[in-house]
Amino acid sequence: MRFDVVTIFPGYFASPLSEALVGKAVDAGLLEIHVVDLREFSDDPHRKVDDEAYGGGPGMVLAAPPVFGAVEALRGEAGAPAPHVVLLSPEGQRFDAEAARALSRRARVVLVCGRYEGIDERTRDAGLFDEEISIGDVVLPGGEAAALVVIEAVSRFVSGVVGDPESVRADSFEDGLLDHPHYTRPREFRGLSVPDVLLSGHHDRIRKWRRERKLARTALRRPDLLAKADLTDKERALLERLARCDESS
Ligand code: JBZ
Repeated sequence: MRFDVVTIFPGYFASPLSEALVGKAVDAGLLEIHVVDLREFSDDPHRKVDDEAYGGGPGMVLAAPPVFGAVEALRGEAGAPAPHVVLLSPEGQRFDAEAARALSRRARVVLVCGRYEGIDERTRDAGLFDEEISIGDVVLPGGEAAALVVIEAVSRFVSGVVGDPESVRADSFEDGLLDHPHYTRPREFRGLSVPDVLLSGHHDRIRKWRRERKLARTALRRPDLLAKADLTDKERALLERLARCDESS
């Protein structure tokens, strides 16, 4: 899979894309990531890509011409797959595991990082972007950190990037639930012990305990996830009773 990242801060991406899981996948040839300097598409002698907002107000606006130039150059690249072009912006659709999986099925994704107060609306009016994504309701100074979030989340779904496919399957959100608690050595630490069941060697009991902990944790911390979660009828009924504190059943 290929990513092209369009940014005014190309240097920002050097270490995140060369370290850890993504770095290894790039080295292995499973991912190809190109970082494109938006300023290369400025026709200004000072490589300016922003300007004041028509109508006034604070902050600068990312100008249309360099963004059109960059996206059209990437779309026109010969011998490369046609890209799916994504704008990272606070006005985008909320990014989640499902959106990450959908993007992982694309051969090539262009990530355009917004900056300044916003981007000239005519980039959207012209249909320059196939999709607009926000990583969440936090205020960022630009789309660069969001682009890294997208690359890391999508890459996990690219075949071969995570060594053990079972790990991708078992991770949080695969079933729409939070993960169960984890423990490792030492067995005793500052008077804190590991739940006995995990040391019992009874794999059925361990599976059952982990499933219960997933359900309880999700119900307590993220009840909003339960509506879309992958639950059995029995589990759903149990959580309904608990939510109603119905001690008669
Ligand atoms: C994002 C103007 O550029 C921005 C500003 C905020 C922002 C992004 C781009 S992408 N927030 C998000 O993913 O929430």
